[in-house]
Amino acid sequence: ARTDCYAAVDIGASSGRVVVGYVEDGLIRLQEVHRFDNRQVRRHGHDCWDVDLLHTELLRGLACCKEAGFAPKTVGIDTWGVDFVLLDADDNLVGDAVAYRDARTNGMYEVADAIMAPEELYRRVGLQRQPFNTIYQLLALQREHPEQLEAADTFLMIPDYLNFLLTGQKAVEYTNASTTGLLNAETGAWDETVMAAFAIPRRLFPNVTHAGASLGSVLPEVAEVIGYEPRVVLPATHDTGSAYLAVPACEPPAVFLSSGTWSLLGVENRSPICSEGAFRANFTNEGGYHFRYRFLKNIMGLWMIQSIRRELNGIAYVVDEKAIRKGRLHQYMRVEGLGHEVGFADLIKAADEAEAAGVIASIVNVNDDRFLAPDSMIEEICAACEEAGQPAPETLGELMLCVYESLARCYRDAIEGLTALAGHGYASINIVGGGCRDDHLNRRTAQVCGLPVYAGPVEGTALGNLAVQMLADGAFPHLKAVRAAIAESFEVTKVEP
Ligand code: ADP
Ligand code: LRH
Repeated sequence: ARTDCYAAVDIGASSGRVVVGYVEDGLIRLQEVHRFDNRQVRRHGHDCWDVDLLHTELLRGLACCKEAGFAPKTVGIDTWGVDFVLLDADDNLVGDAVAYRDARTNGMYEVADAIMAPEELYRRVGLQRQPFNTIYQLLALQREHPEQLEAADTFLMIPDYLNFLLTGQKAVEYTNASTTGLLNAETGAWDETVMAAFAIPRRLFPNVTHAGASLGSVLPEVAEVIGYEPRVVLPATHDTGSAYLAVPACEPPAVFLSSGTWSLLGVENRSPICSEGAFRANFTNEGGYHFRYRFLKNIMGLWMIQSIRRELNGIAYVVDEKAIRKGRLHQYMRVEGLGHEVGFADLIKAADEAEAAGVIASIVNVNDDRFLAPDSMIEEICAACEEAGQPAPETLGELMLCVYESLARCYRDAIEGLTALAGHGYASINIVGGGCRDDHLNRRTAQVCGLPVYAGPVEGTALGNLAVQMLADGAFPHLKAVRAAIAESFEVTKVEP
């Protein structure tokens, strides 16, 4: 098996993949060896991640590397942010890995604001206010299950927990820790003032470890299952942190857009901006690789499109024996003539056709919390249109046009916000992630924002993950070199406005 290679395990909210990367003639090559659908399950009254499934798929994916002829030197794991598990003193899970879209954080803004003004919290941690930030999840847990916090010994985020299962080492990696709302934006260390104010026990939190660090070799029982013995290296374990590393930054100054379940639109800075202006515009400062900051806005993103697709196919996004939250085919939505499972291409085609027919899109505020976890995304969009005095979409094409146009306008507004805060304009939008395969969205984004769009690489997150492993191994001398290799190795499509 080939050993001069690295494996990226990149798990998003919608799907996970294992991608092997290696360098050949100065160019970076990728091979996807495993992919799986991620899912949530209903447990003890909450929507939870199935961490056993993630563990199984992780091992399966690493074994697939070997089956495909690779025995990677190192492995790095990244996942979505904010979510965590608690372990007791015997390293057993305490409670469930509740998923960020779960309703447990309802009402937590009020609880938190009575303790510390949101402006003050922002000044310290620099995090965009969103109901699912870890800090609000912990406040919800304090109220519902204080006994779990008491029984707990260690807080680990999802990638940290998977790393622990591979190596037995407990480390909390910095980029993902920066999505908790508990890390001081300036110092990059746990903010003990915030923790004390919110009565979140400091003792649960291992000191932060930085991307590039090695956690050592996988445990012997893991090596036996996967057929080789890689070391585990920390990439930017927050998927968005890895994705931003892989943005080729064509035509600067460029706006970065990591496009997947979420649309993460922003720029990379060398210091955090925790000003009142940034607070009011609700931009986040997430910690990046090697003292960089991602100054960005979370936009509801392709979650809306994923949800519509699932719903049309009658698939629930939370698996539950009692079949709660089962997607319903909207009564007056017509998807006749397809005769097969609805794919993303069908949704794009419906939007293209509606556009060609001159349909005027109704507009919704995609960032309204009502779209975070609605029982039916289609019904929620229709209701939002009606409440705003606009026609509710009656065909799939009208529905898709509404989503696309609303998303593109939200991108435009976010770019305006960035421009106002930075005091200068931007020359292009660089999109990475699964969403950059959506031609309709790329075209509309370019039109609505009036900027050229550069789409690619699709596997930006896995690439950014691999980039840090390659740097840790000395395959590239510095970040600039690996970024240049990424820009040279992958085709990027330009879409004119
Ligand atoms: P995550 O990592 O958050 O799970 P991805 O980066 O895999 O998400 O992006 C998933 C999204 O990409 C889907 O919701 C879909 O909108 C879009 N997408 C994926 N494949 C295609 C495709 N072939 N055509 C158009 N859109 C696609
Ligand atoms: C994207 C992402 C985003 C977080 C959200 C929870 O996958 O990591 O950056 O805010 O998931």
